[in-house]
Amino acid sequence: MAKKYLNYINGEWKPASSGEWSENRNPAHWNEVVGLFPKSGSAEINEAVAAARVAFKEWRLVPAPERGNLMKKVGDLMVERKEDLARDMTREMGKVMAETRGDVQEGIDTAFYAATEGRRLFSNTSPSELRNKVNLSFRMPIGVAGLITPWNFPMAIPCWKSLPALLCGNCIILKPATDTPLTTQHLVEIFAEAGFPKGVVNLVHGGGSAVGNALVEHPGVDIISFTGSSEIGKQINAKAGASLKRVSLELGGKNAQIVMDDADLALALDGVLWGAFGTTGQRCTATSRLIVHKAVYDQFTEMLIEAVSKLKVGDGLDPASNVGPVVNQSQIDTVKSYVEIGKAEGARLVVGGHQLDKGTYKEGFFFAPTVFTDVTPKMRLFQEEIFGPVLSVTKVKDFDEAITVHNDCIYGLSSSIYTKDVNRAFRAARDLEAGITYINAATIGAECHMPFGGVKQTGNGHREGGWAVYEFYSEYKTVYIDFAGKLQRAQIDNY
Ligand code: UN1
Repeated sequence: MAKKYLNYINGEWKPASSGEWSENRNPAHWNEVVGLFPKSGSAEINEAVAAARVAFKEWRLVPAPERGNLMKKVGDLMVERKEDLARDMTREMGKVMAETRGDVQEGIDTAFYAATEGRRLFSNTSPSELRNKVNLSFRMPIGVAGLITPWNFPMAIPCWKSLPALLCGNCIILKPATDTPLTTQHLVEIFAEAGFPKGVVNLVHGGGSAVGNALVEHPGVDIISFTGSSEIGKQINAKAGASLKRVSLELGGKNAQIVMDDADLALALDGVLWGAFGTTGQRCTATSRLIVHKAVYDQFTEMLIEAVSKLKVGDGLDPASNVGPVVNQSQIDTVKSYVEIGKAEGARLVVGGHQLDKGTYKEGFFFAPTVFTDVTPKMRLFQEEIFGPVLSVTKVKDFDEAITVHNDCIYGLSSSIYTKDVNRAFRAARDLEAGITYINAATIGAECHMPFGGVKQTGNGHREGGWAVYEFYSEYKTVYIDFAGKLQRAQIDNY
């Protein structure tokens, strides 16, 4: 019998009142049950919100540098357990160990950044228009944050959301993806060990419709941060907007790498292999479109096909694997359906395009890294997010067309251009409609201390990461101090 894990509410580990459990399985060996997790619902959310509201009264008064000291402990514990955390993450979501180590490292980096932010959390002072008066502003905590996280970065993304929220003085309720509850469980065990006061950190396992909805609709929750699909993001925004919650959304992407005629092709090839097939293409930042200048199109696609057919697909725990499994059956179905759509639209399938189901592949959800060429901007293959190991290649005649074609898309998270021409590089940085642009690097590889997020339908304008996320998790209090000892009327007495 697999181990049963528990919710964490008000400093106590407890099962859900439903008495039901859901299985967390290994996508590389589907018959391996990694753990059983409570199927919670609104009862657990009500309890967690009540606990968080009480805890907030005290937590908001803890000095930010002291809160930062707890973040430092969280980071230190993650460093000690990095290898075990990475292994469990590979077991529950499949990506190769080099990448799950990277995912944990991104959490560690975020913790250490948060620790130091406790001694900054800068706000502004500004001169008053009146004499003998000063104007100050402070960053205040907001209240209770509901954090709804995806399965593709089970440590980094919960850390991106929870650590800045806590550092700013909010209490949190984490709802991890049902495909990857174990990594977040480990993170919350670390929070508990680091010594956060009870009720400050809460963890409620369960599905989006039961637990996620209850969080989004609860009047005691002030903030919602969600990473996932644009479709669900829109529903969350509408529901949370009804009670004027502050909402941060990181949604779909259809990121492109552009390869110009003057690019270092070997470098561009390394970039696209990493960008398109790292994490089996299951990143918000994954390279899903490749836009290539006609002068190098034939040569580059040939190099690409050869390299992609050599990628080794397998269990992420096997150091020989380059590409792990797809996370579950429903993602495999989506990937397969896009392969059919691509063929029907007239794109040319040049490598992959099928599920791998012989030998040990039978035990999990493996899909051959797939490339379509002759893809045009009108095709669904070019426009829609797939979230799997499928790359579309499009030919363009020049730089201007590359930019136009890139921007012909409802999403705008990450982008990349390979060129040696500094003028083109800076024009691309200005004109590519995306929250992130890489010059001579892949579309993936964001660092935790820089703003992360996208434009257009990738989000609602907020950013995770860096100093920008601290804006989201705090609000300003403006304070005027008048030491004139007599009534001074702004806008009147001084004019
Ligand atoms: C995501 O794709 O959901 O830049 C996050 C990257 C990682 C974070 C990705 N550092 O690809």
